[in-house]
Amino acid sequence: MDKKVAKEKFLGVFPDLVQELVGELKKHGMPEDAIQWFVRNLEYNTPGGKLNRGISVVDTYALLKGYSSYDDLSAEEYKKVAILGWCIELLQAYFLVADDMMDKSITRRGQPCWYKVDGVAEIAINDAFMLEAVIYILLKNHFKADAYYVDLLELFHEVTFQTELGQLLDLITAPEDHVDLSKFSLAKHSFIVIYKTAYYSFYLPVALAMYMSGVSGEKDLKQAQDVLIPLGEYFQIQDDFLDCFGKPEDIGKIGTDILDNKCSWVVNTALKLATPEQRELLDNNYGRKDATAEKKCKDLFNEMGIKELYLEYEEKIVGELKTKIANVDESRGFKGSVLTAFLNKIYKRQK
Ligand code: DMA
Ligand code: MG
Ligand code: MG
Ligand code: MG
Repeated sequence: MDKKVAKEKFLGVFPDLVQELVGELKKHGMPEDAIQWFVRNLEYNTPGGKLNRGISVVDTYALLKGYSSYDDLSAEEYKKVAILGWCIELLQAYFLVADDMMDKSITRRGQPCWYKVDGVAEIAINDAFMLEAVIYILLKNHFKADAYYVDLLELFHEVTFQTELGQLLDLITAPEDHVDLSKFSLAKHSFIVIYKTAYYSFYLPVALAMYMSGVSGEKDLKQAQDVLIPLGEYFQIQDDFLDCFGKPEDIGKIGTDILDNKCSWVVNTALKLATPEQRELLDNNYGRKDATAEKKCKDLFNEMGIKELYLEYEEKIVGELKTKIANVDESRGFKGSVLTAFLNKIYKRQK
């Protein structure tokens, strides 16, 4: 399936979901201006990204069912699996609205962060809660009668909690008023990114598709997880790299990791190799709310060849992931091609 066609078809489901959810607010007798606010929240924050996570649910489901194209799915089946995809996109929207407030970010997906929009500000907190809450309305409306309904609920709850654990550690490792680079390490980084990103971005889409397709034995869920967690770690390392070295016009956001004192892959890699002079420069300039200090850190990262180290890391991890995928046991219906599809989507990404 052509990527653009897949995205358009997936986007085609979204207006129906907005209408369905508007119906829920109407049942509660919410006034028209509140309904309009809610619709704007949904539309501003949910469909504007790459939609990789959501579309992956559909693609994984089709692969596991042995379908060669979307045409093999009935209209009803497509909509149902796409709703699972949109539930991840809602979860992502919820996390991002909050993340941008906590990270004091300016732009997201090429537009101002939601809390930065005129008249929104702290209302964004409640808007984030609502983006999460409607996941469970959609799941109830469309999956209540399925044997795996409880599995879906537990999975969403578990993965949400894991993400929040990761966000907690990400935030307390990066206090605003106290830079202490000795608290950072690549091992801590690995923990943070697996929890804040890998579970919900990589394991969740595949596990959802596995439940819906019935290929969801414990052994197979574990096989999926054993590849998708390191894959998700690689994805967040790309995010950290692009925060520093990517172009805002490509990534749709302005990097804030240096200013925010973040325990990112970039600074951890630099800390591992820094001479005492380089370490002193970082101690004095990393995590300061100051563009000149930020520039000094970036110049040092360039001088230290972090870009080259990143490319080396990328080739190494991709080789390891390919070996893991080649060893997947397909005897119970799970397929390594599901995992290869994810790897191909992110390899050498610039955005
Ligand atoms: C992303 O962390 C994690 C979540 C749960 C949103 P981040 O702050 O590095 O993301 P971004 O760079 O997109 O703000
Ligand atoms: Mg952020
Ligand atoms: Mg963050
Ligand atoms: Mg980032």
